[in-house]
Amino acid sequence: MARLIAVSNRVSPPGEAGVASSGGLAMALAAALRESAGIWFGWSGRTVDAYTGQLSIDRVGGVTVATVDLEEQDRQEYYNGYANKTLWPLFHYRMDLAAYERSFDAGYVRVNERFADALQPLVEADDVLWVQDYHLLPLARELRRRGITNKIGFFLHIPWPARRVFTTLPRHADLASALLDYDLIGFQTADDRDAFAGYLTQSAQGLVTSQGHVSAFGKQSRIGAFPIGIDTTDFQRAATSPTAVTAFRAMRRSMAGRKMILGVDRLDYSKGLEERLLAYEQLLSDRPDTLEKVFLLQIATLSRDDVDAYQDLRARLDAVSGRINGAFATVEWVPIRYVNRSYRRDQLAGIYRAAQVGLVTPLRDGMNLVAKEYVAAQDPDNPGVLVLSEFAGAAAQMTEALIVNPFSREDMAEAIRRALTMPKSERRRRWRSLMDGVARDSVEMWRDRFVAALEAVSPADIAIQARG
Ligand code: ADQ
Repeated sequence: MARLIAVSNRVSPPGEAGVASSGGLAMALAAALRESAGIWFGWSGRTVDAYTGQLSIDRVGGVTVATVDLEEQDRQEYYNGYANKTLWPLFHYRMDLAAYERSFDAGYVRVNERFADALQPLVEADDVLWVQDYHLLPLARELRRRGITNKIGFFLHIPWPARRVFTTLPRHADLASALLDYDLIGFQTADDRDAFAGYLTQSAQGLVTSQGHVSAFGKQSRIGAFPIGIDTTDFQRAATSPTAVTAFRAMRRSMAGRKMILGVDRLDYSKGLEERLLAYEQLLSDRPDTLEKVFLLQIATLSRDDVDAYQDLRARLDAVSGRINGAFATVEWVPIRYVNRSYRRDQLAGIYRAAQVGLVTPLRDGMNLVAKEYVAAQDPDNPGVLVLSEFAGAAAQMTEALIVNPFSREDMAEAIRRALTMPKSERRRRWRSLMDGVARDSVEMWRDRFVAALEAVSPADIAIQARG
């Protein structure tokens, strides 16, 4: 296997302590790199007064990492700006929140150029490069301009939007064209892949074959669906570790015989948190028998707190959870426990295991690893029930969950009620099928499938097949 260079905006391989706070992408990438003796390149997360391009090389958690510092202007225009105020909302179908500013555009291109300049000296002849996510859509173009001819793959962790949504982006063709400088473009689901293919054929006079060969903008590439998974064995082990058992017992004690409905998310408008609270309120109103018998624990870790839309959401969630608690609470019972802190992975696994219902109801989500973690953490003899949004990428694989439309309060309230009352035999049957999928489609499988597909790409092959 060729040496792998992974590239992502932030480089945060979980060290021993860091495991606890790592997000989906960090966990997945670290697992992918651990065995490959590769390098992980990206932004250090630090800013300096004037950009130098100086590389820092370290070893963290068994992975060699190479990072560069950026300027404060880069953070504002590239990271908070184009990535998180333009692309993130747009790709999650929130055109109302997407900001288009020229300075964001310029900052995004500038940082991708800086990344290419800093990365270039690290690249050796046979290396295979694997670039992650929406911060770096044009990185291959910049590397090609600098003479890099290595195989370069790209994986998009978030959804690819429908054509009519994507085309609201000013200069969308330039961005899509830059993607075709990758040899392989990976998406979470067949839907995302097909949305990109639809854009190429309907808006860019491109050609797409049933084998995933694409040609457009005078270039050829390959597309595919590579659903990401979790480090399943490791997570199952975490769920029965002493820390998890302690967290599980403490949780069960505090539940005092009540059933727990659990949500665990970054505090992000794509996760459908407000809609979830309102659906839970609907359940309490429609089903008085649930009063004092259940509660919702919503863990919502603060995220991108310097972007206005996130501050607005946080204020709304504070208000809605406070209002529902005010309306329904008794001296002995609080219907919503709303928590903004983050937990160690093993603690989280214990909390997942204590919950009778896992509520994963994003309005849009590339995959959603919480759904998979919840399943992996369950007790096989007495598992909880996963309630999953049809708009999470995970829904395409996790068909034995109770699939809901997160835009319908009635639908969600009904699914929660069904989950709370589901007989054990049905819970076990559904869980078994979900668990088989989570075990099979692990993060190792994701890495192996992507890297194998990337290594199998041959430029001549692409050119011939795209014409056919
Ligand atoms: P995210 O949007 O971050 O990831 P997700 O897939 O749910 O979403 O991953 C979240 C991760 O953070 C999980 O591993 C979870 O355990 C952890 N986490 C969340 N809240 C936590 C808390 N309070 N304490 C500790 N840990 C917490 C993006 C895309 C997703 C895609 C992933 C991976 O938006 O759609 O699934 O990348 O590709």
